[in-house]
Amino acid sequence: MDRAIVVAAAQMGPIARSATRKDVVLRLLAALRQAHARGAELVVFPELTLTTFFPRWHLTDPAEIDAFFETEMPGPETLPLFEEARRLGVGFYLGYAELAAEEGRTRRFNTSILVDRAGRVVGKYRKVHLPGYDAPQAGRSSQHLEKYYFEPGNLGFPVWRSMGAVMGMCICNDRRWAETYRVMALQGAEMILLGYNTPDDHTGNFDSDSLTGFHHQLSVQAGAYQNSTWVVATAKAGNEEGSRMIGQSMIVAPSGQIVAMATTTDDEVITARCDLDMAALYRRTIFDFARHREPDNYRLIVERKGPVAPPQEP
Ligand code: CDT
Repeated sequence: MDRAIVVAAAQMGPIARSATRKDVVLRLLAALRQAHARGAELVVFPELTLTTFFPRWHLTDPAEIDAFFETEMPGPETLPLFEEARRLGVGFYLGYAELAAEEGRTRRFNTSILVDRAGRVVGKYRKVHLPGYDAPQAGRSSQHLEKYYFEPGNLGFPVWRSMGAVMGMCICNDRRWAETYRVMALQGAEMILLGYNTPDDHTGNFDSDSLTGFHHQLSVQAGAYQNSTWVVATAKAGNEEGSRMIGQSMIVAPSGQIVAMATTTDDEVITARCDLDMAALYRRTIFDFARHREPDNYRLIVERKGPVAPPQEP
């Protein structure tokens, strides 16, 4: 039996602060139709797809902040995307800012959902690794305030059996952390869906910022290879409100090879036919976890948060 799935990464060019949900959804619909015309059965949209990447600003007006968040999914403005996806029989991943009423209080998460080909939400993930700060940093023209706007995800890294594959999700900065992929691989993930917004000035140091594209590719390729999984990574790209977002959306095989990559920093759909049995090949051989992993030697990974080096030499 053929276990292949044609996936698309639907990269989005810049989304202006003034763009309405309706404007954005029209662009998503165009990408969805293009992906479907090219045979895609699953489309991955970026992190915080529906708005500009607002954590670059320190906003204090609660009404202004709330306007970037969704209180329901689908809501009236996003419903057309769900309806068209169901009509075309295409599943999708969508990242958005989620405002939830939970445990008797308002909570804010950086969230993604997995929607199957019948338009049903089959999975929800809330970003675990929030980069940046919880307060504005002096001397920076552009902030990164995800810790101010969101709390860390409280759902772990679940996986779902959907559309013929075992799928997991993560969001942007999560892709730089080895634990993200490993937790999903230990649940049999064959394909990891990932949306991101990565500006090319995020470290504030020219030497490391000039390597932003390289570090993106390095992280995703290593994650895919070391965990025998496909990764579909989709960017928000281009000059968004003065912030240069790198793009480089890509589809990476369990071999670590890039099989498709965006060549622009605008709205662009890339596709690839992903053989899920390729994940099984690596999982049966070099990365046969059950045979080769030695978890007793890895305890520090869950017991310790930051590094503790040995005392100074006498
Ligand atoms: N959105 C997001 O997580 N972006 C980060 C870059 C900024 S770190 C201050 C990333 O890891 O790509």
